[in-house]
Amino acid sequence: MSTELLNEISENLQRGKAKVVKELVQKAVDEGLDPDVILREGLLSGMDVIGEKFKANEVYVPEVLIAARAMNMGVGVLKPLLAEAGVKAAGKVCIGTVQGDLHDIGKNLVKLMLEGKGLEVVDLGTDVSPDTFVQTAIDQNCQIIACSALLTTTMGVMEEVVKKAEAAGIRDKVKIMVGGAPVDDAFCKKIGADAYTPDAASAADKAVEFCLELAGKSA
Ligand code: B1M
Repeated sequence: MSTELLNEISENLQRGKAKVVKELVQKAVDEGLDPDVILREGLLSGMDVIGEKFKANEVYVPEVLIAARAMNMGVGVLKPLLAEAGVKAAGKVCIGTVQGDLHDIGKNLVKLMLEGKGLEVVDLGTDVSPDTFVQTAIDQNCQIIACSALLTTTMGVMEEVVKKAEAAGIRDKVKIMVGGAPVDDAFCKKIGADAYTPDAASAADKAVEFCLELAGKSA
């Protein structure tokens, strides 16, 4: 029964039926399904199918955009449940999708999870330059810069963020976290960032760990 409902969510997301997706996600919540399962096996699995079809030129940008809108409607229902506060950790993170990159669904999920952990988040949006990441961290006293990239052509911007942070003299005070589909641990190490995490939940856990570590250093 729950598998059927999750498939229905996935299929309607692929068709871009935002209103239906919203209703089905609400139904799944009402039936007691785990919000994380609804996210992964309903919404994200639908988005994966769209991604594969996009790659194979079976669907085009407009279809992907309406699927993304349906995804956002579904996430909207889950938001209060996914963001249920865990351990409160004082800390501030500036987050954005790197310059040249307009994908923001994953970045928004990471933001949601960070807020759920009690961290303050400065959302810089998409197409964020290395200067903006670094200047915001300085101006707003952020302990963490979190960069998301979905394109192999934009992930290199993350290295510029690391270099700018070094040049600005804040590298020992700020942790730089990276993520997004083309990013991995080897890339993170290569560019000298502090942590790669594969998903939003593990990004939030790592951010809390860093904030506690930095608070210990300054105490
Ligand atoms: Co684009 N797109 N897209 N796209 N798009 C991909 C990424 C692609 C893989 C599709 C494909 O070919 N299969 C491909 C990239 C290929 C590559 O570089 N290797 C691609 C391309 C090529 C493009 C364009 C160039 C297409 C074109 O115009 N010819 C263009 C680029 C525009 C630009 O950015 N300059 C483009 C445009 C678009 C849309 C605008 C139509 C739309 C974006 C809408 C939006 O975001 N508001 C779109 C979408 C939706 C996708 C796919 C289908 C889905 C991405 C997504 O939202 N996934 C995508 C294919 C795919 O990934 N299957 C594709 C769901 C999201 C929750 O996952 O963002 O990976 P993700 O986030 C995950 C993790 O990665 C992680 O947490 C999340 C899960 O918990 N994570 C982090 C993310 N950031 C993190 C940061 C962290 C830690 C974890 O720490 C800081």
